[in-house]
Amino acid sequence: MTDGQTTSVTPVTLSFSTDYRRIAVEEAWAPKQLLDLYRSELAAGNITDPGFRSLWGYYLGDTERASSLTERIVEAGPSRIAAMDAAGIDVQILSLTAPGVQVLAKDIAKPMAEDANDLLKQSVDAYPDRFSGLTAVAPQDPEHAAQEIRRGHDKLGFKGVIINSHTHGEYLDDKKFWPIFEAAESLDTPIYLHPTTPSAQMIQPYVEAGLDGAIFGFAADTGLHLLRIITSGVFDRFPNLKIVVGHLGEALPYWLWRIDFMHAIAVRTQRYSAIKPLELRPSDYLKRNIWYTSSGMPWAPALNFVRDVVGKDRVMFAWDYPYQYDAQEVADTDAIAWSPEEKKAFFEGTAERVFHL
Ligand code: 1DF
Ligand code: MN
Repeated sequence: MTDGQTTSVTPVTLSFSTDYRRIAVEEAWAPKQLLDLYRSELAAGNITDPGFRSLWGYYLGDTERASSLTERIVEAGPSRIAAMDAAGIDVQILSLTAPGVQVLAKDIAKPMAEDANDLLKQSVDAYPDRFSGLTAVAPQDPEHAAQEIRRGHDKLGFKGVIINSHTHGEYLDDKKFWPIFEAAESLDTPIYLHPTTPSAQMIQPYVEAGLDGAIFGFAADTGLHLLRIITSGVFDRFPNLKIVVGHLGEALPYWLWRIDFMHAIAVRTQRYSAIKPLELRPSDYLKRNIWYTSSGMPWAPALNFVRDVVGKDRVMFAWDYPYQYDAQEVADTDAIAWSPEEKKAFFEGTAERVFHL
């Protein structure tokens, strides 16, 4: 199954069954060109976004974690496949790492998105049974993004779209972005709403405490983003739109009952002009339009809670390579006491269905 002989990865002892493929659906990749652009734009002072400066100021630095991360993230070939083999991962769905091109100025973001997609296709074509890809877009130009979604789907064979949360502090519930939803819905291709650092408007109390990253700030921004998409009525306009969200739903499943309760009060009292009646309860959209992945959360209590609340057929496996790269996590997740059918759905079947693999 592998041609990854060049590994320096120590395999963990795998004792789990293999009557299903393990498909990991939130796996980060970036072309070296993008990291070079990040570096030069940071040095030139052209990117002032404080979250970006915190995140990539760190990962482009010369610490050991940073250099091993950048070395792994640009590679989509033998070394990555060796890491997958060592952990028992059959397929990675690769996506442009956060914040992708969304932090760049519009005119450089658009060609960079296209180039990244063309480069990703080369890796997927080289290892078609090990890699799939998602289409990166520049929401800075919503019509261009919609067109790139169609190109990614029709010409490049990609299985969905990656959007790394806000774009220059703007969120997709703004109607100017809805051509993106229209394209994704009409192609029946899912949008993976992946985290990035909180927008400039809200990052200060996070970053001063060192909490702007994956520890909490990512989820705060992305959970808010998803909730805005729901309450703005996007799913009444696009009832067949599919959104995939990582980290077991960026906390929204835990809030689900209270969100319904408070949303109903806000609708009834007309307290906010932004909160209008919806066709369904917020929780209904969370159970109809949203799918959930286990990225960063190889933890049985949370996995079982979310599966209970949103439905077992909506939760699928992700590994978050190379950020949270731990081969043992896969074995631990595979050891949770679910039936063979449930495990097959979690690791393979749900991803096949949602991403049309
Ligand atoms: C980190 C984590 C960075 C995740 C990521 O992309 C990321 C991190 C920049 O730990 O800095 O995708 N994650 O999904 O948990
Ligand atoms: Mn991630």
